[in-house]
Order: sequence, then structure tokens, then C-alpha cells
Amino acid sequence: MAGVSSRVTGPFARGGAISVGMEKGDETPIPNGMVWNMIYDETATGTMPQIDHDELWKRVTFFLNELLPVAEEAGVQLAAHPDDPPLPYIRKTPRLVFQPDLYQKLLDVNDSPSNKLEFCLGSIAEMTEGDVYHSTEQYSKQNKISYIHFRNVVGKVPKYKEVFVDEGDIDMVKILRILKNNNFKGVLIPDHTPQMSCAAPWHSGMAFAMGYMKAVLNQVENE
Ligand SMILES: [Mn+2]
Repeated sequence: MAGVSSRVTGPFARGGAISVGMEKGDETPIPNGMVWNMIYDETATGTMPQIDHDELWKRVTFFLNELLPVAEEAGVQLAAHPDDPPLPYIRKTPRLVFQPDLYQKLLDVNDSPSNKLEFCLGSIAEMTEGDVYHSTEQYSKQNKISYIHFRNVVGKVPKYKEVFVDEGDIDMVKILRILKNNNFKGVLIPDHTPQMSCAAPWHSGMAFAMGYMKAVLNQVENE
């Protein structure tokens, strides 16, 4: 559980708006007594034992096979976010979905209708392989996208920057057209945003993203 790692903050978005990015991976091992950047045991010593990708996939397979029947019965969807940042290892721990095709591997573990994706456009665009439009087509066509993190970035790991939704590498309108074409009925949310220079830096960034989303949705719905 490497948590959020390897991030840098700076004036990376339009107008020098403060945002986050990545310059290089973090190779320091995770200390025992820590999970998701939180220390739960201050007396712990040493670092977490290392496992490989095979062991990670064995564990997630067990987890999904146990939980999915219960989720299905309860009408709940389990939606997997890709790794952020999408690198094979962070802090000496293996990562699960750091290339677009690994999403297919995750879906193929169990064909339950509750086994779905939290499709983060930013993280997918940061991946070194594949293509965000192809992935959107591939996974929306299978009706496996539960909801979408509708955000934009410039660059790929290990060097990228998060930017405003309308200034990154991804053509967001093209994404919406693919979703419309595949009859996507899930949810879009803004996810991260650069911060604006005002009393509510994050919230105004989110408001901008929401307004942009409403506008492009209207445009594509009326095409
Ligand atoms: Mn996300």
C-alpha cells in the first residue's frame, strides 16, 4: 500500500495555477506500521516485506472472488481505479493496473457484472503503453466502466503534470463521443483540479471543471 507517492507541486497549469506532477519515482521502501501514508504503529521497525506481481495478482484474485458474489447480491459495483502514478513499482511495492491492458486482466479474473472500473482518464493517459481513446472504446464497449474520472494531464510517467480539463493531452470531446457511441450510462466526475488564486482555490477549480463538463456534454448530446 504505497499510497500517494512521488508527487511534486508547482505552477504547472494554465496561468501558473498550482497543480501536481511527477518528476521521478519514489524508491524508498515503505516502513512497517504505515498504510496509505498514515502511520498506525509508531513502535514498528523495519520495512514491509517485498512481494512480486504474481503474488499481488494471486491476492487480488482471492479478494475479488470472495467479494464479488456478495457485491452482486447487494447490487453493488466494485470499481477499480488504476495506479496513480501508473508505474510497475512504487516504493518497492508492485502495482496492479499500470498499463491499459492490465484492466482487461483484472476484468478477466471474474466475469461478475459487479466487477467494474473506475476509469481515470488522467491516470490512463499517463501510462506508457496503449492509447486512451482505444481504452475508452475497449472498456465502454464491454459495459465495464462504472464511473469516470474526467481529468486531463500533460506527459506520461515518470514525468507528467496535472492540468485544467481543457488544456491537456486528452481530447475530452473525443472521449465523450466514444462513450456516447457505446451508450455509456455511468457517472462522470471531475477528480483532481489545479487550484485557482482565490479564497477557495480547489473548489473554484472544481467549479470550472464542472462547467466545462456540462458544456461539452451538451455539445456532444446534441450532435
Ligand atoms: Mn482518478
